[in-house]
Amino acid sequence: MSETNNLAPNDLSSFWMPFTNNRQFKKNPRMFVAAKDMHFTTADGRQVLDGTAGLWCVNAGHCRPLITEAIQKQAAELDYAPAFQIGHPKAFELANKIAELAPEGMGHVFFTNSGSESVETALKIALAYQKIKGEGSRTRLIGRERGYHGVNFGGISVGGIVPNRKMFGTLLAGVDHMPHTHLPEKNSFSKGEPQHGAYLADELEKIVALHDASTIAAVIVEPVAGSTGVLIPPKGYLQKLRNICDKHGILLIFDEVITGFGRMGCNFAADYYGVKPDIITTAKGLTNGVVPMGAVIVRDEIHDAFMTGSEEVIELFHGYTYSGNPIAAAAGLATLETYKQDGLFERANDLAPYWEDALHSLKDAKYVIDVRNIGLIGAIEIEPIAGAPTKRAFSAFIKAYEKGLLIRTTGDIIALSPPLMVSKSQIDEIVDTIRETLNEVD
Ligand code: PXG
Repeated sequence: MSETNNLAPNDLSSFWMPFTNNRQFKKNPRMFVAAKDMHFTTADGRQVLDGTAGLWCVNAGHCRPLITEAIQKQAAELDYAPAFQIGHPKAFELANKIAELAPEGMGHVFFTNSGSESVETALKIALAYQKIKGEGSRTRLIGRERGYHGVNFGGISVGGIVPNRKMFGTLLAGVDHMPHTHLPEKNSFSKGEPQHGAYLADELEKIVALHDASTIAAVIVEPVAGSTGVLIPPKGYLQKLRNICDKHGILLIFDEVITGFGRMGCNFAADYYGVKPDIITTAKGLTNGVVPMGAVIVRDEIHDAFMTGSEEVIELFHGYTYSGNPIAAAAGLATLETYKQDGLFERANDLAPYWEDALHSLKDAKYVIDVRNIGLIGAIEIEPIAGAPTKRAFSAFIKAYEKGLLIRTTGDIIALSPPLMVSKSQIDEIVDTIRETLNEVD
C-alpha cells in the first residue's frame, strides 16, 4: 500500500476498466485524485477543468459540502437497511421530492442503482402494466437507432449503438427500432432545436403498421440522445411520438438519465419540450454522481394499476438489494437541496444562450463540421481522418486533457456538459482550449 493516496497505484493490471482501451491506458495512465467545484486534480498535481460533469452526472459541481456532510452523517447513523419489506425514512422523503420535481401526475418512484437498471426497470414495468390491463399481447419494445439505454440486456436491445450490441448474441426478442434523427445535410450548425425532421416520428406509424399496435408495449427514447454524440430532436418530433403512442395505446418512456435534473435548464426534458411521457428513467444527476442511484418515475395510473388485488401479494416482482439505499438517499436529498439553494437549474437556463453563442463561435475552427447545443449540452463534430474514424477526436481528448480540460469524445464528436455551476469565463476557457486543441491535432 502506498502511504499517500495521491500516488498512482504501481500495478494497474487487475482492474479491467469499463469502456476503456485498457492496454493503451495502462501504458500511460490518467489519474484523478481529488476534485473541487469545477476542477479535478491529477495525480501529478495539475488542475483539469471539468467540461463534462464527470460522465454527465456531477451537475452541482464536485465535493459540494451539503452532499459530503449528508453522506458522512448517514454512514455513521444508518449505513444500510433491508430494501424489501422494510423501509427507512429518507427513501420515502427522496421519492416525494422527486415526485414534486416530476411532471404533474407522475407521483411514483422506483429506486435503482444506475441508469442501466432504471431502463430495465422501466421496460419491465411497461410490460407488466400492459399485462395487468389485460393487454398481454403487447410484448414488443421499440427503441431507436443510435439510442443509448445503458448496457444491460434490455437496454442494449432497445439501444442502437452497434458496438454495444453486436458481440452479445441475440438480445431481447421482439424489439424494433425507429431511425435516428440526425440530418446533417439539413440541420448542421442548428442552434438549439433543428428545424427539419419531425416527419421522422412517422416512422413509428410504419412500425405499428408492420407489427400491429396490439403487439407493442412501449417506445423508449432519449429526449436528447447523449451518448451517441448529442442528437437534438427536431422541432415537433417528440410531440408527434407522443401523439402516435396515444393513438395506439403504446407507453412512451423518456430516458432522462442525462437530461434530468437541470441539464436542460429545468427539471426534466419533458418540461423543456412540454411533452409528458408515461415513465421517466433517471440516475446520474439524482445524486450528483456521488453515490450510485437511479430512479424510475411512473405515471400515477400505471402505478395504481398494480395496486389492486390481494394486499398480501407483492405487486411487482422486481427490486434491488440497494433500492433506496440510505447513503444514496441521503446523497440524493442533499443533491436536490444543493440544486435548490444554488438555483442551479435556473442558472443553467440563464447560461444557455451564452453557452450556445460560445460553442457556435467554433464554427470556423479547424476540422469542425457541425456544432449542436441545447440547455447546457453541446457537441462539436469534427471531420474524421480518412480511414481512421475516431482517431482525431481521441487525440483531441488527450491533448485537451494535457491542456487542463476534460472533454468526452464519441466517434468523431466532442460532447460537452459542464457542471451547472460553470461560469462564463470557464465557458470561454472550454471553447478556447478546444480551438487550440483542434489546431494542434493531426
Ligand atoms: N440511459 C442513458 C440515456 C444514458 O446516457 C444510461 C442509460 C446508463 O446509465 P449507467 O448509470 O448504467 O451508466 C446512460 C449512461 C458518455 C457516457 O460519455 C454516457 C453514459 C454513461 C457513460 C458515458 O456519453 N450514459
